[in-house]
Amino acid sequence: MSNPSLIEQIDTVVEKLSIAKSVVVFTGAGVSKESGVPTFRDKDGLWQKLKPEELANFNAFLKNPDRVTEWYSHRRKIMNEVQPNPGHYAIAEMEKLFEKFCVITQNVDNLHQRAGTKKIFELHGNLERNYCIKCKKLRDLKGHYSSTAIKCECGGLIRPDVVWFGEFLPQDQYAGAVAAAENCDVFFSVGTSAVVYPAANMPIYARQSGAFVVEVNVDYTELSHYANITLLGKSGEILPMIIKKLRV
Ligand code: BV8
Ligand code: ZN
Repeated sequence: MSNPSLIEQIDTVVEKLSIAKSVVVFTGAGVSKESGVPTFRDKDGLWQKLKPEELANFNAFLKNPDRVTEWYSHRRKIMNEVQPNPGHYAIAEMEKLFEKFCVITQNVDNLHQRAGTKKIFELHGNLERNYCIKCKKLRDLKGHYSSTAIKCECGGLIRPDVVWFGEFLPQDQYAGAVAAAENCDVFFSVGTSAVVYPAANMPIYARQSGAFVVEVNVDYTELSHYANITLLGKSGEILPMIIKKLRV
C-alpha cells in the first residue's frame, strides 16, 4: 500500500477532530521556529553552540551568574522582537472549535499567549517572569536586557522563572497537563523532539488513555513510533491547513 499523501493524512486527522470533544496541543521549540526563535537541538539550534549543563541549570547560574543572565537576556530580547506565526494562530483558532481544549507547552517564549490562546499549561516556565532567588519577589525586566547578573534590593540574584535541568516542574502545571493528556480524544505533539522528561511523558499518557495522537514535525522523532499519524512538514503550514478544512 503506498504511503498516504500528506493531504490524505490531514483528511484522516480532520475526520477524528470532527467527532472530538476534547483536544490537547503539546508544543516544543519547533512551533516557534518560523517566528525566528532558535530551537534547541536542530542543526542551527541553541544547544549546538552551548551545552545545556553549562547554562540551563542552577549550579551554572550560581557559578557564573553573568554568563547565564546574558544568555537569557539574549533569548528574552529575541522573543520580544518576534511575532507569533501562523502555527500559533491556528492553535488559538482551534481553541474556539472544541468543548474542551488546552495547550501544554515546553516553550518559555510567551508566543502562545500573544497569539491569543487562553488555556495553557507552561511546563517549563516563562521567560517573561523573573524573580529573586532569596526573597522570591518577581522582578519586571521588560525591555531590560542586562548582560551581567541583576541583584534584588535584598541582595539576592534575579533568575528567569524557567525550569532548569534537575529542577522540578511546577506541580500545578504538570498535574493539570497530565489530567488533560489522559482525558482527550485527539492529542497533537507539535515541534518537539520529545527527549526532555517528564514533559515527554505527555504524548505517552495520551496514547495510553486512548487518544488519537498526531505528531506535526519536519522530521521523525523518538515519539513517531508512538503516534497514530506523523504529519511531516512545518507547523506554520500544516496547522492552518487543518483549520481551513475544519471550517469547511
Ligand atoms: C526533572 C527551560 C526531576 C529552560 C528546559 C536521563 C534520561 C531521562 C531523563 C533524564 C536523564 N538525565 C536527566 C534527566 C532529566 C532531564 C531530562 O529530561 N534530560 C534530557 C535532556 C535527557 N529533565 C529534567 O532535568 C527536568 N526535571 O527531571 O526534575 C528531578 C528533580 C531533581 C532531581 C532529579 C530529578 C527539567 C527539564 C526542563 C529543562 N528545561 N528548558 C530554557 O528554555 O532555557 S528543556 C528545553 O528542552 C526546552 O524547555 C525545550 O522546550 C525542551 C524540549 O526541547 P524541544 O522543545 O523539543 O526543542 P528541540 O530543539 O529539542 O526540538 C525541536 C523540534 O522541532 C525538532 O524535533 C525539530 O525537528 C522540530 N521543528 C523544527 N522546525 C519545525 C519543527 N517542527 C514543526 N515545524 C517547524 N517549522
Ligand atoms: Zn530579593
